[in-house]
Amino acid sequence: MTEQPSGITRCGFAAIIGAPNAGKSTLVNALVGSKVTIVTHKVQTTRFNVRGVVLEAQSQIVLVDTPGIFTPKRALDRAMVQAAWNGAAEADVIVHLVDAPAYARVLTEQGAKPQDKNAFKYVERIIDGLKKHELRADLALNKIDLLPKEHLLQLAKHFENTGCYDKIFMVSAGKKSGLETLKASLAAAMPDGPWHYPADQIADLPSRLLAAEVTREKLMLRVHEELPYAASVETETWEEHRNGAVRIGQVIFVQRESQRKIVLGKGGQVIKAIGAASRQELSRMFDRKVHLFLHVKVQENWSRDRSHLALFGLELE
Ligand SMILES: Nc1nc2c(ncn2[C@@H]2O[C@H](COP(=O)(O)OP(=O)(O)OP(=O)(O)O)[C@@H](O)[C@H]2O)c(=O)[nH]1
Ligand SMILES: [Mg+2]
Repeated sequence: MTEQPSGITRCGFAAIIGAPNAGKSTLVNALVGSKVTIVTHKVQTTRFNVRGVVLEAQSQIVLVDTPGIFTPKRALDRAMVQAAWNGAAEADVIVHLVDAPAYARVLTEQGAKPQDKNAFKYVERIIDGLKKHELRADLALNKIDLLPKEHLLQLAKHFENTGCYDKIFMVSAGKKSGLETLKASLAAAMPDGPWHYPADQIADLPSRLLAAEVTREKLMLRVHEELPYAASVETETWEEHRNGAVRIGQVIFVQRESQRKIVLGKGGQVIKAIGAASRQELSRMFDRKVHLFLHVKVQENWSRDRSHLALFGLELE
């Protein structure tokens, strides 16, 4: 089916906002039913707004996965947080996703870790931001697979009292539970109008950008401890071969020579492993043979380079 259905259709944007690591990208992938945005266990994985498309009855819901909202320090951080708020301001519905177990650990003073305290602080910031910009939102308490049952109602009550939320959902994006109710509610909230995308389209990230993101995911998973947020990936070349294969050339930008050595690893082992993992996933995603060539460049200023960030739709102040 590539046509839109007859009769009244609905279409709109639903922005998923939240603190870093709340599970926003996991939720978007779970609702779409396919991987359209990258996920890691690290904070600040998503750097720009990524769309995923969901069909439900007569509605087309364009989900907008946004970067986490935190206290920005660097220019790139500020651009990321700004992108998230822009996504929220432009959306028909805002879903504020919260890492419920982390929040509950702070609220109940039971075994909160330092990262929980950060997440808690960022959630408070988001509530302040919603109030300041006079934005209404739905709340989705995520990771309830890890939340003690007795905390669920207490949390819901706590967020209800903020007065910012129209509805409260309880979900586990990771375990794919509670998603049907959320999806149905979003579908019903979309404004009347024609669908933006053909019925068979689930994402709109250009292939080059998606391919760069997949490599960045593998890079983060592999060398994040040594190289926090110092790297970026750009697809430089994309050649289609007659036999259906594609040859992709990508550059991994780092800020120092020492970081280049980390990404390469002894005898090139690390970059080889990153390349193998990325190539495997890209072959699956694009359903074709992929030849992937990675090289590492030191470019101290990549995170302040306007043209590099513009590739992702990020703007420096
Ligand atoms: N147990 C559990 N883990 C989850 C759930 N949803 C997401 N996660 C995990 O939480 C971590 C962060 O997930 P992401 O989807 O990357 O989070 P994000 O909010 O997009 O993070 P940023 O892009 O960094 O802002 C990953 O390790 C996920 O597997 C859930 O429902 N239950
Ligand atoms: Mg994300």
